[in-house]
Amino acid sequence: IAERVRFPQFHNRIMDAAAAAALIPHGATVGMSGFTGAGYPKALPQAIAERAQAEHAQGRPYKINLWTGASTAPECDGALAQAHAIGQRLPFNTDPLARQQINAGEIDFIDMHLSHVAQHAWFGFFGKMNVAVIEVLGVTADGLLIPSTAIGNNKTWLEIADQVILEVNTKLPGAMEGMHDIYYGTAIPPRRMPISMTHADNRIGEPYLKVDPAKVIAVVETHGSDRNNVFNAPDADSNLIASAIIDFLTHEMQAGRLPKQMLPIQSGVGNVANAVLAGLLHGPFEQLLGFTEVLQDGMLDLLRAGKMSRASATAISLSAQAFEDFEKNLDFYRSRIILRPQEISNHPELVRRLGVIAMNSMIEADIYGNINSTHLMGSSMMNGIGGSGDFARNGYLSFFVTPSVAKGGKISCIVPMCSHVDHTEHDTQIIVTEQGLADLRGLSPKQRAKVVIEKCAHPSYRPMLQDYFDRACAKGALHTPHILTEALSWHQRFLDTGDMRV
Ligand code: 0RQ
Repeated sequence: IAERVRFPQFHNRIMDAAAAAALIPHGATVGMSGFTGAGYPKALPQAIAERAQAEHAQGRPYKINLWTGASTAPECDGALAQAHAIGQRLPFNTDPLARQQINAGEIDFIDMHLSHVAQHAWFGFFGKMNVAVIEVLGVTADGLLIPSTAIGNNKTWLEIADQVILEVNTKLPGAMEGMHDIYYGTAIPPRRMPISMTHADNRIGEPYLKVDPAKVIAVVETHGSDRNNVFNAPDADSNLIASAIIDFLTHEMQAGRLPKQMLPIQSGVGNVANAVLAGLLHGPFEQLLGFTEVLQDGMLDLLRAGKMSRASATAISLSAQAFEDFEKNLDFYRSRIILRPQEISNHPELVRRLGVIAMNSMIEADIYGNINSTHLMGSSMMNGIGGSGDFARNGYLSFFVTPSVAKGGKISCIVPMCSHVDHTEHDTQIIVTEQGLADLRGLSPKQRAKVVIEKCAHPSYRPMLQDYFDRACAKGALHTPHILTEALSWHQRFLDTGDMRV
């Protein structure tokens, strides 16, 4: 660890994780690093979990409020949830046990746009942050921090926390030094300046995170890999969705509605997103740019093949195999990948200016184009809105994608009315399922319903949707026809019978 921590002032603060966890009291608000399974602390959360279990065994309460960049991993959210050590959680979670506790009312979960998190914390909307626990790859001789595989909200946590614990990961490659771009120009209104980025590959900041050395109370070593993200080979449905999007983009370019030099791409996480990226590998577009929050395997493939020239993200979230390639070819990737704070990677000002093409997955869409990205059957939290809203509302083009049915056909992902709305009809431009693509731009609600039912619904649900829409329209001249007593009856039927079909 001394090799990685080249700042002598920190040497007497090196301790083990249990000793560092002892410095975090019950009720503390803790800002941790971590974004989609990358760059999260690996030792401290487990040590905090052990401490919580010991306190609980003594009949004493112990919980922390946990703020991160986005999702973490079993060693972080998972271990803390297992120990019933999370009180409040924001802004995104994919851990199954933490999800259970969120839905059981044990964890107070705050589901937010990822671009909002840093500024709302700065504005003081959530109260004080006591401790930041940040994974870094090392400390320079001047006390600057070499960021890890994700930046997330680390810059902000280091600034607003009263105390800081650094986890120095000696396994992840120290040679990533220089890949990061930390922008220190954000300020609180009314003194904000424009962010001077005009291309997705502009570097506008510094390669290091800064910390006030006086705030660092502990330095802990870890030696572990990030979460291994497993991607399935694209299935038939994902391939159909991917090729519909690529055909559409080609057509838009031919029609002159997209510039000849393709606009920067944002892609959500998961298998469909990865399939779209795989499709781009063989598509007609060259010199692509990525402006996204998570860089997953598909984007690494595009970089390696020379199809994409540079990619900007806040985290690299790879499979073990892709990480091996990344590590082996770091010199190649260092000049092609830029890792930024999530308030910059997801910034509405930049997404709008750069003309980003946004592609995000969803849970369900309704016939009018409202989108549910977060809730199952109206009430249970899945993961959170993540960055989908930052990109969907501000992108040049915005796609929402999903297979047309879930749970072996028992659920239609196209419904009369969404059981929860994250992205309104005003933010949605294009909906794609394996059945087809609905281009909703410039259409009124009734025109949209016709296209969504025709192009996106599964054949086993299309007549039911058409029947609902026809009967709603028959009630008279209305702008957005609904039958309110029936609008959510499909969800209720699924809850009652396990199937949305009659
Ligand atoms: O559940 O695995 O138990 O069968 O939901 O569905 O189709 O595997 O899709 O993994 O891509 O996730 C929207 C959740 C999609 C994700 C969502 C069930 C389905 C399955 C998962 P099972 P799939 P994905 C960038 C942008 C919000 C954040 C975001 C997400 C499970 O993409 O969290 O976009 N997005 N961030 O069976 C009930 C339905 C369902 C359904 C699917 N209509 N009703 N269950 N499922 N449709 C990243 C970040 O921001 C960090």
